[in-house]
Amino acid sequence: MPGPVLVPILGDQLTRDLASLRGRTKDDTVILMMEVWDEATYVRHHKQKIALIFSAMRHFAEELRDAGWSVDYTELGNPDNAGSFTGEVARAIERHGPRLVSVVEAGEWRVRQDMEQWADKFACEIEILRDDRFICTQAEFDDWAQDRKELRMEFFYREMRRKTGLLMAEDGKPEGGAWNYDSENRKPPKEGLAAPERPKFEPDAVTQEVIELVDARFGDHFGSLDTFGWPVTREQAEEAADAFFAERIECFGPYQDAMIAGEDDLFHSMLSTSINLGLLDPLELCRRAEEAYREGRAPLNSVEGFIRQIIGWREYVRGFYWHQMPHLQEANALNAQRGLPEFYWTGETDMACLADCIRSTRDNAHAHHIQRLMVLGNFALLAGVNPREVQDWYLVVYADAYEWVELPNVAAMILYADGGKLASKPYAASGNYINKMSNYCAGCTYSPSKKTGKGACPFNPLYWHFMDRHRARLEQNHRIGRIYATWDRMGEERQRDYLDSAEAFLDRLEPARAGWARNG
Ligand code: FAD
Ligand code: DLZ
Ligand code: SF4
Repeated sequence: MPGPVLVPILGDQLTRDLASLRGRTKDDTVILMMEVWDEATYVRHHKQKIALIFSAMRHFAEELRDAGWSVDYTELGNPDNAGSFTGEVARAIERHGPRLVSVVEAGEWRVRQDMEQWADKFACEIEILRDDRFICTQAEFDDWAQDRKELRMEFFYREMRRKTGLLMAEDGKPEGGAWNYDSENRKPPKEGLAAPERPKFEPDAVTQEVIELVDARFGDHFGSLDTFGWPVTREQAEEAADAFFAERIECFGPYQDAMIAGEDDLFHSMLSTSINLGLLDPLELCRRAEEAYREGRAPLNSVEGFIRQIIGWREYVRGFYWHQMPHLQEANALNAQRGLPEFYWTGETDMACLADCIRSTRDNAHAHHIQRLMVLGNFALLAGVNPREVQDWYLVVYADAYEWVELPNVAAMILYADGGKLASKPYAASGNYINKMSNYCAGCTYSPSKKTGKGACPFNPLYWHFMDRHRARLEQNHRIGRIYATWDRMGEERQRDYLDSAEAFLDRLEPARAGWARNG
């Protein structure tokens, strides 16, 4: 009797329509799901991130069993647990004697490298399938990127619009006449702006058990477990999506870049954790957004902005990751060597914007895009923090963080460590930008209008310090180069003031102690 087909499903592949399950019969298939130490500890993930993934995995296994599938599930506490995907697949091969192991390619380089060894290690046939939950295949991306000196999301996005037909008018032109409505999407937060609360999901018995496990085994990792409210099932994720489309999408666009102290979600969808786990289908979400526009329930600028984040940025960074790996991990075009400041972990800083973003990160394992980019990322860029340390921090602290999406955003988008392959210029900004787009500065000990010396917003001298030390590279950049005329007009004394202020500030920064991000 030939053995069954063994289908390993990884923690971010929680999709019923996964390529490896398609066309399988239930009496001939064993699904393998594995909680393993290697994954739980390759960085010291935020406690909520581990709890979310384990709870979602356990719920998904239950859902599959209820639907009649045979699921072999190894819990972390199992004394025979081999600790790694490869070790657990080996044990499962012994148990089930499969004729074929059919698996969907891993999202991360690290895991895919291991997976590619399986054919040599194991005596049965191994099939690694393409992850078709993404809209753009890697071959398509590589084809598109080939021979381009610069890769730009905007052009890639247009291809994805054409490919999916999303927001396309009948004449092949973009809906409304423009591809991008970002100019309508930069509203600062007005007084009293507040968003409807998003649904939070009370931990059920399964989640509660996982929270206790995480507390016991990973209690010294960064972050709080008290506020856990993430969707852990497809049903809950759909409820979260329903609430977004009913209550928040209308204002999503205009206030996409706004920040308000203590308002952690604003009008963002808060769906990235569910999309990345596989609980929600990104294309289906885009179709729902389009429907909201066509039925007059949401404006074009909001809907186009949402769709661009998903079929534009999300697909683009994924294609870029595989296009640039493995060297993207080591990229450091600006030769940034400073250690990550300790306050990224403790939140203890008198810079109100950073303190609030780090608090939200600790409490929710989430911060919204502009906080990640223009506050936390901008500071790391201007201060010249080493990309490896910044990468580790982002990978640890966000519940939606997997290397394929985290690394391009960190190394290339915020740190310009790839030398400008992904983005046309560094996202460097002074305190003025944060003051315009948030209410943080009103509650800060520093003043954004003070440029140097005591009480000056540190982003101001840091901005000019950054521009000055990278002049040779950035002066040639057509999007940012003109700023040097302003710098030159300041004269030597003013310039010295800026540089001295920045250096005094940088000298006071306390580097993080070892052990926050990685064990040993
Ligand atoms: P919304 O604002 O509602 O956006 C809708 C969706 O668009 C998101 O759910 C997400 O799927 C997608 N999206 C938006 N921007 C991006 C982007 N730049 N890259 C990829 N997808 C995007 N997103 C992650 O999913 N995982 C990460 O590890 C991650 N790390 C980031 C690190 C940095 C430095 C920056 C600047 C951004 C990062 N992002 C990451 C992108 C973005 O910040 C999050 O996807 C977003 O904040 C999630 O919240 P949301 O679901 O409310 O997003
Ligand atoms: C992030 C993560 C964690 C913390 N733990 C597990 C796990 O125990 N089992 C599992 O299947 N997946 C886990 N994940 C998600 C994986 O890291 C993710 O599926 C791969 O790295 C993607 O390549
Ligand atoms: Fe942040 Fe500067 Fe504003 Fe303080 S003054 S909140 S440090 S931007």
